[in-house]
Parts: sequence; structure tokens; C-alpha cells
Amino acid sequence: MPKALAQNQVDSFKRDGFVFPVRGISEVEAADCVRKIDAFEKTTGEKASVRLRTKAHLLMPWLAELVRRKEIVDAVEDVLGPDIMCWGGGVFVKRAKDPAFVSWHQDTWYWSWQPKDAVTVWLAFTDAATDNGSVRYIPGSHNENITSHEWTNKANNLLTTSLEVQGGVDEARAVDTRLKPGEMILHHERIVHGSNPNTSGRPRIGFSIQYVGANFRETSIPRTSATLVRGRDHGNFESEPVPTKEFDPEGLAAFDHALGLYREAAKSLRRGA
Ligand SMILES: O=C(O)CCC(=O)C(=O)O
Repeated sequence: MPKALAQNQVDSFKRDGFVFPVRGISEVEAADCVRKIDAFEKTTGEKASVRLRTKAHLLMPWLAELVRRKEIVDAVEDVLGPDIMCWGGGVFVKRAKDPAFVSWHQDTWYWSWQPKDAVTVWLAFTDAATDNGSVRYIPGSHNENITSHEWTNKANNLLTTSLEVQGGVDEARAVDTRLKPGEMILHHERIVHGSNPNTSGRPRIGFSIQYVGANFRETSIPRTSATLVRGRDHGNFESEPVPTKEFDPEGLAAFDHALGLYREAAKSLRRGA
């Protein structure tokens, strides 16, 4: 019996590689998340899409709480199993009329664990629709061969690696998602996905959280870290601190260490390409 998803949603996830909409948090809480992102950008002068992109759950207590949120983890458990670790969480912000986009890619390209079956939750803080650049998917692509990627370095790509599926994708197959604030998508790490610029007058803000099975084997050396959010730790990832205040020194040190490993992995991927 699934805990949060209906059986047909579990079936859609397996067949298509993604499922939406699934309620994660309330609309009121989502609006509060938008206020926090706006306040972060105002007080620090930094872009949340840059500073809070990877492993932001190590920097912000409120994001650390969100990745542990029962309703979210219940849905993840339905497709990933009972022992769950959060590897990372990153904020994707597109302001009104923002040319920022996300190139077609598979997440699996720069992650180093086995099996390649991690689950991403994309939690909408604002509404997300075609006109403000919601996430788009190529259904079933998680079951096709892993596609080659290239580094395109196009302006306004929100992906830090700027990786893109080589040769493009058949956009006629693409499915646009539509979410209300507080709703989420669950997607498989091998699904091909991306998003278009925001042509609307509304912002589009979401938090993308990556969950792995605690039993997954981390193949990078040294091993990357992850946070146990449910069930039993199998000891396959380095453990992580819980931030007690914004940018607390322990969280920041774990964040810097993890980001260093991530950048190193991206570099060696690039060398091997
Ligand atoms: O926010 C977006 O448009 C894309 C997010 C994404 O690529 C992801 O969550 O894996």
C-alpha cells in the first residue's frame, strides 16, 4: 500500500519517469518560502539560484526542515523504498520575464552512485505553468539508453554544469507540467527534462530535492555526503550536520567540502567527454 501516492501515481512514475501534481506543503507555506527566498536575495545581494543551488539544506535550517518534511518523504518512500537519504536540494528561480532556462538533460550525468535510480522532488513555491517556464519532461526517457551530453555554455542556462543532451530532443514528445504553489513533481534521475524561459509577468520559483536510497553505493572517492531522512543508514555516504542557523559554520564547512567534490566530479566528467 503506498503511503502518500495513489497506486496509479506510482504506476505513472514507473512508466513515464515522473508524476505530478502531488501536494507537498500548503499554499500558505509555499508563499512563506517565496518570502524567504526574496528576503535572502535582498539581504545578501546574491542570487538564490546560484548560492542555494546544491546542498542548500546544509545552509538554511528552513530548507533542512523541508527535505525532512513527512508529506514529501512519504511520497518519496512510495517510489524509492523505506531507507532514504537526501543528497541535496537547490533553488531554481525565474523572475518575471526572465530569459533563464534549463537545458535538456538527465540528472544522472553528474551523480556518482549506483544504481542510477535516485528520485528528485521539484517542489513549487509559486505556481508553475507553461508561460512561466515549468519543468518539461520526455516521458519514458528514463528507460531509454543514457543519452550523451555536451557542454553548451549558452547564456542564461540555470544549470551550473550547462550540460545538454547531445543533438537535442524531439520536443514534440515533451510534456509540460503545471503546479499550484506547494505542489510537487517526483522524477526519476534518468528522465530527460528541462525548462523554457519565463515569458509571463509572474515569478516561477521551486526547490529541487534529490533523494537516494540509503542502500545505494556511492562510487566517488572520497564519498559524497548525504542526510538520512527516513529509515536506516547503511553507511554508504558520509553523514552531514543539521544547520541550526543560516550559514552556521559546521553546515558551511560540510557544504564547501561537498561542493568541492562536486566540482571535481564535474571537471573529470568534462575531461572524459
Ligand atoms: O527548475 C527547473 O526548471 C529545472 C529543474 C531541474 O532540472 C531539476 O530539478 O532536476
